[in-house]
Amino acid sequence: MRHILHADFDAFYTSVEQLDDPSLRGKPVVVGGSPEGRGVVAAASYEARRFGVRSAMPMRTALQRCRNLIRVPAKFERYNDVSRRVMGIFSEITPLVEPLSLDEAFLDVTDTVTPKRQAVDIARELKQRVREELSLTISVGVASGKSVAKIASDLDKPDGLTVVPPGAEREFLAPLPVDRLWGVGPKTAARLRSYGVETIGELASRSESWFRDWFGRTGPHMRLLALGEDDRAVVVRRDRKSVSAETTLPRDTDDPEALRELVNRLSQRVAASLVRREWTGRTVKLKLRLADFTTFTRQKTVPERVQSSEDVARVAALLLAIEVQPGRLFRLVGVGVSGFEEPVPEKDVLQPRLAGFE
Ligand code: DCP
Ligand code: MG
Ligand code: MG
Repeated sequence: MRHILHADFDAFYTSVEQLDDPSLRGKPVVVGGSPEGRGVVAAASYEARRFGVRSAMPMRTALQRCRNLIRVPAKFERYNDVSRRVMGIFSEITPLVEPLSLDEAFLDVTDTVTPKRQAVDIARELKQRVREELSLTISVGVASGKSVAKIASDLDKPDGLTVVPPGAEREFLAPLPVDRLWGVGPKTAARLRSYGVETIGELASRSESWFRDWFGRTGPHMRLLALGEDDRAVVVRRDRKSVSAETTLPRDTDDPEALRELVNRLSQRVAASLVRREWTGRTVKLKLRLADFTTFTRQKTVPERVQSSEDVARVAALLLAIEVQPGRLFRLVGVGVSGFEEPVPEKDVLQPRLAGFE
């Protein structure tokens, strides 16, 4: 029997903005690109959501729905910083933390639970610590597996706490719409609805062969998820798979010189990190975010291993040159290196010795 928590910030980007600027509190706020630049909403405060404003909506639509909407540009470095701090709090509760994105993570607290400190007590503690130390709220789901915990954390937002007792998973899921399930997107949900399957309960009552026909190879897995069974482990990604650096430009630009210059600077940061670790990589990755927040990456694997800033910058600049066009405005650039042939990272060398002292 496992105890899994899923924790997720409420209206993450906008909550951070409201924390940093008290004049934004209690107001409909969005973080995202400008309506003129065909920007989209990245995050919407709960006040804005009352007007029907949602993530991924065009900014122009959002402003039509809410005339008093306040738009704030994103401060990704700040969100990264808050994210690192919350993951730090999680890791003090249990080392078994699996971040899913900047604002959410799974925690396996099975070994932390005692008769006097149940999973729900740990969840309350977590919420309280985040409120006291970061002045922000998270919503938490508590269940025996990841899938149900994630669905539960979303049900009582903001500042929610939803506990699904062991054995009650199927009953808990039954009335919920099918698109709450992991792996069921809006398209699949619409298709399922047209076959009369609206709720997870209706889905769960279908036969094994029906699931195979519908979902193919993932059929058996989807069936278990619909039944509330999910024994996937919380995976701690300890070893780093890449080294990267990124920066948001002070102003969006299409200037090839300025972009090239930034790529050089980022390559120096990445190379410094590689040299320090004595790592060499085979793959150089360029991350780009356009003025409208569209984000994509381009990567190239090279025959000769790279470590110096010149080598990293040379490959990154090749990737950049293909994407730069007059009028195509960039707001963020990132450079990363992966495909390491590592001398074993220091952390891993130390790990067994530390464990021996425990
Ligand atoms: N985000 C984004 N684009 C999206 C969805 C999200 O840029 N289409 C960013 C902004 C969000 C953050 O990721 O603040 C976290 O995403 P969540 O889905 O957890 O949404 P929120 O935290 O904003 O709201 P909620 O209270 O529903 O979790
Ligand atoms: Mg969130
Ligand atoms: Mg989230």
